[in-house]
Amino acid sequence: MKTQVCIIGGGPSGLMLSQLLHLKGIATIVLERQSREYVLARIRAGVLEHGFAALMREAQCGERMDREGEIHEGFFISNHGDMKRVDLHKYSGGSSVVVYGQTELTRDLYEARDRLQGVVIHNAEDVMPHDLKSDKPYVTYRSGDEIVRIDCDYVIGADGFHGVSRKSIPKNVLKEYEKVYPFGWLGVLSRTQPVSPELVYARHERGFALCSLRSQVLSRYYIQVPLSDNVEDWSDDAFWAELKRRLPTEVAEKLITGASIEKSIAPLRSFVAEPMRYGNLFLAGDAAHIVPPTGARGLNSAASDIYYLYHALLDHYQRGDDSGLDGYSAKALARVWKAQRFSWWMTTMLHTFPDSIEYDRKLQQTELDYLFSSEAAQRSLAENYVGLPF
Ligand code: FAS
Ligand code: PHB
Repeated sequence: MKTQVCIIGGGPSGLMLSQLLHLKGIATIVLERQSREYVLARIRAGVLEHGFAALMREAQCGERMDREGEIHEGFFISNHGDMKRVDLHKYSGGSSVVVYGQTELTRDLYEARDRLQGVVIHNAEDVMPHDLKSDKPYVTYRSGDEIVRIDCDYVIGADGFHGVSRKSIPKNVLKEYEKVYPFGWLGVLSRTQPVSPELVYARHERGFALCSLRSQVLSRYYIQVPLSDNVEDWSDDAFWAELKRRLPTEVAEKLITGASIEKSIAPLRSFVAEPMRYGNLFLAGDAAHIVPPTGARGLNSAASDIYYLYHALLDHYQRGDDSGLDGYSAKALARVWKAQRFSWWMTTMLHTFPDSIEYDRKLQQTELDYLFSSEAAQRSLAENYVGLPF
């Protein structure tokens, strides 16, 4: 098989790039290790920056997002029950975010690939990139007993944190930066009306909590839990009771509980791999970077990688200009690290750290006092949350 751009990973990063390039006549093949059903069963991000939403529209996948997604112009921060609103619209100069689940946007991307007869190969096993430093790289994968070879011009590593692409970069070339947080998030999805029309990020001495949503009939809630916890340790009743303890009384009283239709614990880490290019391999999304979800930057950081790669590949194929490809890693990392900073700041400010000292907790309180006493601080938060420019 031969194509122009071989994309490893059929998550949002790989599908978005494949769709955007296809619309410009650039041939791609996406290799996905799992089935489509498996990919669509994962419950992940919920908040889209306006830049991500714009990319969905450019990829001709934004119609359902614009119909079913919710525009949010602010969110709340509760600090031991004292709740204040962050006015994103006012402090970002009129911008907002779209609340629309990653599961749904991934479904929209798959359906768009189907409409264009895009090539997405599922259950591709033992995917392996080869000859990345040559001008004739190729990728192999196993289908049953058969080894299939795909010759291409470029390989895109959009295969997430546990993928094969980053590991294909020699250890003496790759530099990894990692910070592991001493807690995780226990998340619950329930077919209940959301407790609040806008998200509520709650700081509490018992631990962080977040009230989010997917629609007016589908709620998403999280509580910070110790890394030693297992999801089996948490009954639905225990989850709801703990969530209520961490929310302001006026919110907890309104909480509509129900059976969890998904319940899982995600560890929190900050991670960046540099460089994001090795020969004709380009890393994008979680393959190259991970953030704690507190700042809702995970999926949104993937968006700017895809935006940069899309334009760089267009410039290459349409104008023979490789400056975008040559500058990709530095440009993508510049924005990735700003998302890392914001995610670290939100996480550090709002979570309860088991080994914190009194001075740390006073600083957390001061961060919140300063935030709500300074328009400059709220402008800084807002510009990061709605999305820094690509
Ligand atoms: P993905 O991991 O989504 O996709 C990579 C794809 O590559 C997967 O489908 C995988 O099956 C495939 N793959 C892996 N190895 C392969 C191989 N060797 N060969 C072929 N295919 C391979 N972000 C937020 O903004 N908010 C959140 O609340 C949030 N919650 C999260 C919870 C969890 C448990 C996780 C893991 C992530 C969460 N994220 C969240 C971040 C998440 O949304 C990612 O940023 C987003 O999925 C990134 O998309 P991709 O880069 O496409 O990577
Ligand atoms: C979610 O709805 O899953 C979500 C929203 C905002 C975050 C993290 C997760 O910061």
